[in-house]
Amino acid sequence: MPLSPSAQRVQDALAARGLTATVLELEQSTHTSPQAAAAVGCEVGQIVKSIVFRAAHSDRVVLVLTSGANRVSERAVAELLGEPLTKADADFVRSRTGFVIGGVAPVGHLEPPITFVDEDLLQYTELWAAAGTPNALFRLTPEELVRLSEGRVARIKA
Ligand code: 5CA
Repeated sequence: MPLSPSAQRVQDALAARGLTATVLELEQSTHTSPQAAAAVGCEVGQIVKSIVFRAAHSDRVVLVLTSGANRVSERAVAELLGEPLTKADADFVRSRTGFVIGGVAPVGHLEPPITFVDEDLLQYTELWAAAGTPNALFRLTPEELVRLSEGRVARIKA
């Protein structure tokens, strides 16, 4: 089966960055972290959640890559950013990242976001991240995630 266009965009972005990771498009939904963990048989903490915010003054897209086990502290992210955040609604996420909620990937965005990586993700040997659709995932290491996303590793959990 060919990948859907959004999943293919992620696969192409991975390849362009020299990653051999393969995007898997599954039958079942991987919309939420527990669903994704169940689908691939890993701990929920190994799922990379992609939380999108909007920088209130600069209007930049802020991408927070956090462990599926954690909740993001909006305040911690705003402090790191040096700017207040507003919530991103579904339309903002889709129009600015090119992905629907539940499928936002760490790479392949329409524009380069400002990215933060939850330090808790670094404790695992492998992670799974969304790959463009709510039923597509790929496996990677924490080191690959940091390199790929060009994110700043920080303590961002609530
Ligand atoms: N595919 C799974 C596992 S990788 C996934 O993408 N999970 S996720 O957690 O990264 O994406 C769902 C996230 O989207 C939620 O944690 C939540 O922060 C956000 N979200 C869900 N509904 C909305 C909404 N209506 N508006 C803005 N953000 C939302």
